[in-house]
Amino acid sequence: MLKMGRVERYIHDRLREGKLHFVLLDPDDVSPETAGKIAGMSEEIGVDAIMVGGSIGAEGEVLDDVVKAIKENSTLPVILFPGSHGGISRYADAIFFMSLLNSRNPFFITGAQALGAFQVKRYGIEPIPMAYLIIEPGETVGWVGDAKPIPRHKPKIAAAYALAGQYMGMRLVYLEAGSGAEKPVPPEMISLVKKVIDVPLIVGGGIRTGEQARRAVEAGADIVVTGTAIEKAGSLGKAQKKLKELNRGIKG
Ligand code: 1GP
Repeated sequence: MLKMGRVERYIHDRLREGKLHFVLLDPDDVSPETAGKIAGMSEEIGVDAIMVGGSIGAEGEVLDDVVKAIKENSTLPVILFPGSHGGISRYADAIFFMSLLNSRNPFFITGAQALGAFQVKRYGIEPIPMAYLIIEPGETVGWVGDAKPIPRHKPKIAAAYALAGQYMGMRLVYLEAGSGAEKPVPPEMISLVKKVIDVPLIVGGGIRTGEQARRAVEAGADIVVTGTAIEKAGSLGKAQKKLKELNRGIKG
């Protein structure tokens, strides 16, 4: 059996203490300099990890430069959140080795994974197997990933996919409304998924207030991901304020 690596163990250790907050930075939206500053701030505020990735343009040099800047400015684990095999950087600590289970296109279920696997091994990046599910509206990742987004009022479909993911050996489940979604994943869906799976549950997409973050956690999210609310806060001062608000919502 694939042994748990350092980052996955860190996630499980921290989960014993409480809920976690991961900040997502998209190299196509933030400069390395800003990413480094946000990562440093995030660590001070109590964020648990930085995720790096995006659906469009988050590849190559910009990706490497953002990961390096984060590593220089914080000691938080950097976890890749790739849109495809192009989203791999040798400078990251770990990678969500994810399968978009409700895609209509096998490329996003197993194809990109096969194309990226040797690179992950060569660079010694820790793979963390994850079931990735797109919930309506799905936004850019839903479109690019050719998903059949799960309707917001059909929690049972999400729960069935999540449990299937767990039975296929995935050690995390991620419910994704899409970056910048108008509304986050509904609490009823989070609750039902949480009830049926045993692996940690990650929720993200459209969470922009402390109150929304709190509701996700109360419904059963173990890890809450926030991106747009921080990246598009308008200034580093506002980003810091927003980070604190979101972090309080998640950690109480
Ligand atoms: C997107 O779930 C993440 O992949 C975060 O979404 O940018 O809306 O916070 P936001």
